[in-house]
Amino acid sequence: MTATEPTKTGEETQTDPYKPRKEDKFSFGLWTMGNRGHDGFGEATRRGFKPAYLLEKLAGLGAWGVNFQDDDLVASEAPLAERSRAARQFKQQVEDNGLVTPMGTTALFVKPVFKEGAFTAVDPGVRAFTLQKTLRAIDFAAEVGAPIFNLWGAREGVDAEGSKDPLEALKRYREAIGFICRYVEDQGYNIKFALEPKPNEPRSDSYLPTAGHALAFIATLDQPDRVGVNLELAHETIANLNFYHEVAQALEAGKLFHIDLNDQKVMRYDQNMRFGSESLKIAFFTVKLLEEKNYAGPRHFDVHPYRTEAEADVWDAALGSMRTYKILKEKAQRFAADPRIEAILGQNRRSDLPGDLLTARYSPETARRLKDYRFDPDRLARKGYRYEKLDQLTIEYILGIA
Ligand code: DIG
Ligand code: MN
Repeated sequence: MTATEPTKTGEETQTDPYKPRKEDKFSFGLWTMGNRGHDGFGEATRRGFKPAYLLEKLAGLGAWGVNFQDDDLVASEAPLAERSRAARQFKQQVEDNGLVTPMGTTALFVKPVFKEGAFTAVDPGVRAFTLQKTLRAIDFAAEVGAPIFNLWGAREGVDAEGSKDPLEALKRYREAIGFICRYVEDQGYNIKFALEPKPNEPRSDSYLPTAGHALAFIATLDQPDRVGVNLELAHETIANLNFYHEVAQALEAGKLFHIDLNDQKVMRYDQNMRFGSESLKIAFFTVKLLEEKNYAGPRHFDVHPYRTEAEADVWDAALGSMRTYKILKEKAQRFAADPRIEAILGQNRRSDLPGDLLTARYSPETARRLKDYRFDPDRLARKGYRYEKLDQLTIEYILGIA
């Protein structure tokens, strides 16, 4: 990555309530604002930046953390001493900019060797090479001090259905994750793994395509406690799922180890758009959920500036993502305190039935009472829930007039 001229971002006043601050825990991968604008049909439109420049600019915008792919800092096949030197240099640069490194990862999808898969490749030699690359990247993450190691299984999947036995592939995936979990345990590293689901692209169909698949898979691992998920808004949207509900299920399972916030138009390829630029309602409820459920993890923006942007302007995608998060957070706080909202929700939760029937806690007595009680389902059905009013208030909050 090559440095470019310093750029002036939007001048925010000190009184700006939406100015990003360290306590917001906003993070960016080097690959986000460093994205060079290439796509499957066109060359790069930007030169990219040196890591040191990215760190300086992101810190200046108010970011809290910066994530790395080891490939962006040193070659996987470089000698150990060189890899270790690169890790120490990156760690120092991060500290010099007052940042932290919440997450690290390695690219198991760029080099041609991964064209048929990585952990699930049919060639055992490719699987062994994948383990080597991953173990080296884990060592790198430990040296940098990144507590989360992200695994996006970009090439773990198929184009030709007949190419591999899907049960065998999942077994290989499980063996590989078990192997790296044992390695981290033996090394005494303070590292947990986050599996990042995505339904397709670059393979026609990916293993572990959504949050639910990943959560079910984690439950079958030898060390399930060491593995969680990194959910991405664009990825769950590509699967035609509502990101807010995907995040809720992972949170409820205690498995939301990391989150990739961005945005995405439905029924399209992975767009990694600026957070809040498309689906404001999902963004609003996701921010509300993360804040109200006290999610303590990084707010990572896995965002690629539009290909059209000049190098001096890519920072608008970072600043815009962070500002939108803070604007929605403030709206969510007012929404939660709005008596008109609570009047609707509180009314809907109330019931005049006998209290001992309303418990979900089993007892033989409750079971007997429930079986014998004469309910009036028609009367229950007559309740009106006033969700049109509730949702209109939601829209007016998002529109900025509530
Ligand atoms: C793509 O959504 C993936 C890679 O950019 C990276 O491995 C991961 C971390 O956010 N997201
Ligand atoms: Mn991602």
